[in-house]
Amino acid sequence: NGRIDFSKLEAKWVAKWKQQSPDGSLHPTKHLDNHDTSKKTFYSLSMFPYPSGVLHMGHLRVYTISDVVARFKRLRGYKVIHPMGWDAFGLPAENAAIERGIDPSEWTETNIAKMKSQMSNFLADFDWDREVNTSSPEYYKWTQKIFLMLFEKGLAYRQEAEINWDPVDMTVLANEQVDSEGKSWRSGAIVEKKLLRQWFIGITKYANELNRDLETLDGWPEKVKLMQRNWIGESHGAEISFPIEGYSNVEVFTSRPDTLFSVQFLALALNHPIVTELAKQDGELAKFINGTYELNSKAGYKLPIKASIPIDVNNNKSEKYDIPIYAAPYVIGSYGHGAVMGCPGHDDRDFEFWKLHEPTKQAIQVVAPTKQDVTNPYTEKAGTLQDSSVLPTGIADLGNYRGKSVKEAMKLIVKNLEGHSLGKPTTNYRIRDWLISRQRYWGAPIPIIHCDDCGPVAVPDEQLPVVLPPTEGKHFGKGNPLANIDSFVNCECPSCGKPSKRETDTMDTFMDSSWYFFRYLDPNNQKLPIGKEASKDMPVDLYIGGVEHAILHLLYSRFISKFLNDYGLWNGEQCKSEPFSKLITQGMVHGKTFSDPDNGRFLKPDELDYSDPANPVVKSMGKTPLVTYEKMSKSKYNGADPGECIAKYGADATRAHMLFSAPISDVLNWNEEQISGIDRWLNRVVQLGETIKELPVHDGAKQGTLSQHELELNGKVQLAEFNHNELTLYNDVSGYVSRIAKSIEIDFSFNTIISDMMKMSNAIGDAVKSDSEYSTDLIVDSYKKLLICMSSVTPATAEEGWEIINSSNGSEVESIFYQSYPECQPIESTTQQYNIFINGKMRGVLVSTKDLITQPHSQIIDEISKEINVTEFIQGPVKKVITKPWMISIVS
Ligand code: ANZ
Ligand code: ZN
Repeated sequence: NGRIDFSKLEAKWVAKWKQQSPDGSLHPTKHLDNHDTSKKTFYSLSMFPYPSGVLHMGHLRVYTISDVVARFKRLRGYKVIHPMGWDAFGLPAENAAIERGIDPSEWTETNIAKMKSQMSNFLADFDWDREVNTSSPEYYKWTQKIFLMLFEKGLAYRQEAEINWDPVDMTVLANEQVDSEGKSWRSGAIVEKKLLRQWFIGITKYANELNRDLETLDGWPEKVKLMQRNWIGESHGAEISFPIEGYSNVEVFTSRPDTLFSVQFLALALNHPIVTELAKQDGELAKFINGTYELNSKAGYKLPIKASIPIDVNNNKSEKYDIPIYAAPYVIGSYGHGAVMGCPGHDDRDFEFWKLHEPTKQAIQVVAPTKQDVTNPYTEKAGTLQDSSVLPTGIADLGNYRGKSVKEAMKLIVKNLEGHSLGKPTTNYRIRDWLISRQRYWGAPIPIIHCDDCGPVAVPDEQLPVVLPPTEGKHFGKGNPLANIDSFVNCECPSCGKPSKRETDTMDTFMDSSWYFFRYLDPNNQKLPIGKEASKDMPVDLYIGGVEHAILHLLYSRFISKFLNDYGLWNGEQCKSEPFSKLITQGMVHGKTFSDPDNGRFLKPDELDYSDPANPVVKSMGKTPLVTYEKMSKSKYNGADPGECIAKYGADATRAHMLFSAPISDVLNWNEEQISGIDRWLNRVVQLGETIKELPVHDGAKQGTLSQHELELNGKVQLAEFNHNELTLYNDVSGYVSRIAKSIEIDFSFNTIISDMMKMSNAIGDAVKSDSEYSTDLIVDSYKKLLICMSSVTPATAEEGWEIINSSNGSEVESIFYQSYPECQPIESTTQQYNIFINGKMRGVLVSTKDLITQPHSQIIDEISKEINVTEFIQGPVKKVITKPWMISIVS
């Protein structure tokens, strides 16, 4: 019998499954779940793709995992939610459509159709009845509604902001989309700074919760939590108020109030109100403000005003106005109060600044470990406060503060400032509000109408969605595309009826993806983004996706989930309104890359001679190429196509190979040659079924010491009488069954489940070879367990084996997916195998009860004599019998 054609075998099962399920899904029993309210739900979610039209290996990796977990949980008796959808808005679709002269929606639909069929080719069992497409009006209606909920609560607002402007794509770019050289990630154009009125979402209002609740996310990788924490950037410190001669006080945020007495200057951001004020009368300053500065510039403009350190060392209000004030681009306008108390003695940036502007005045150190070193800032947040010889403010000594530790001094100084209402403890966050305005066509229109009298007004619910006008393949011209369409722009104010203008910005696509996992649960709700009842299936139990989304997507999703909880759309009390209980970030898939050993040039496939597939040589020089694994890319000719692989080896083998090749978080080096090992294994498993089917019904070799166990075997509860080998097989199989479950449900260790399944089939195969020793019931039972274990990973192969083993006279066999995952514990063995030594030589093995070694020696020897001719090896009387749980040694 030749090798199995898995493509054919899979096609057979796909047809059968579809025929058995009323919704035409790839899972014959799934439709039954949804009606069983007694079942607990399990929500297995993988990050939805951008519909580019091609599924790549990275997709295959994520979806294989979510599918294996989903199928497994279904076997475990859960009602499983395993949806799929499309993150379909965004620039690539818009550009592709313009190039082709079609509407982006058309391009998107075509791509979705392609990718959907690729997904079913690898047997991914998605809930297509939950499908969402973020670019469809049915979906973005609710994205718009959520925007309006935020607007209602003051969490969506418009503000002038300096933005990164891509002059080629004519759009705003996020900071992450500008590379280190200041160029656009997409167009490569030099990015310009521009002031524009933009819509923001007030995520900073949730900064505290977003930071605090990271603590509850036990199921998240530490690395991701750390990235989120750094992004939010919680910083504890104080707000200190510096009196200015002739002006109102300047507030600064500092994380080091203990360094107050080392302050030598104040620095204000270029957009600080005082700076703006002074620039009105000072042309030089106005020019300075409008200059361009590189990132680390320490430029400064000395202002004609002075500040005073708010209190002196005796805690009196101070009125010594001798601290110079600068306007300086290194101060960030949007952080803290846009003002810094400059401590050159303790802060590197302040030190650099001071060196440039006041080279003769030394840096001042107040905090020091032991001795002061005024040539370098002492930046550690440790040490004690000490007098400085050169205090600028004329303070000769630190008075009450001398000798205090940093920690004490911070508390004291803030307390004393508080007494004069000149300061207080505060917490700052580095995270900025979320800029969602995009001057592009292919996104959800922001549902706002601008009225001269009423200002920005929400589009009323009954007018939602604000639909994108079809492009009919036309280019809408330069600038913001929607702004060029009069019929879109001109409208009436919903509140006063006056002719008004519609907002023409569309939303950042991160807005679309910040709530899609809610919509999956209630995709047809006509009244709300999600209904209360349906929302009970939140949170997501398992979320799988790329680490590239570790910061923004996850943070925005967490924020919107918390907001929707506060708005009353769902109740997240049980989970702190955190949407994702468990998070897995999968590693990249790298491709096998060949290069010229002499110059490192990447080689095209046709430059290689594959006569010996395991050792290809470079055609032109007959040499062995350099083989490495690299990120897949066209320029490296190392892309592997999931479709081709599936066509060649079948989906089952591709899925199993994908899981087997690397632990989930690691980079996976895709080496297709190794798939043949999986292919051979799957062939063996099916053949094993055929062999077992032909075994004569046999009760096993009931010899030696037997043990009796009441258990379910091959579907029947029976009193099994096991010989030692049978017990070992039963226990091995039970061990694998529970190990595989633990690997999937607890450790998320998918590579080891494949090796466990292989070992399990080897154990059964070995038993079959010595069939007379094992009862047929036990072998059939073991084989069925193997198939159920495999059914989550290799559904078609498992189903085929199941049909073989269960069919009799061509009768229809119920699908394996009606089975439950086996519940079986290893049973404590009462027997033991002993190696028997007589006068130092091993003479054979004995299987007997475990308590044999506690018996009198004469009885032990009697027992051994049943198996081994003891008298033949013994000379004279027995002197000694040594027993261990694994051996018995007789010395005569
Ligand atoms: C005095 C000082 C002394 C500071 C010292 C640091 C060390 P984190 O910890 O990241 O929150 N700062 C405050 N507002 C700023 C702004 N708008 N632009 C640039 N820098 C600003 O940083 C807080 C520190 O950053 C603050 O504490 C302040 O400098 C500076 F030995 O105040 B510090
Ligand atoms: Zn109006």
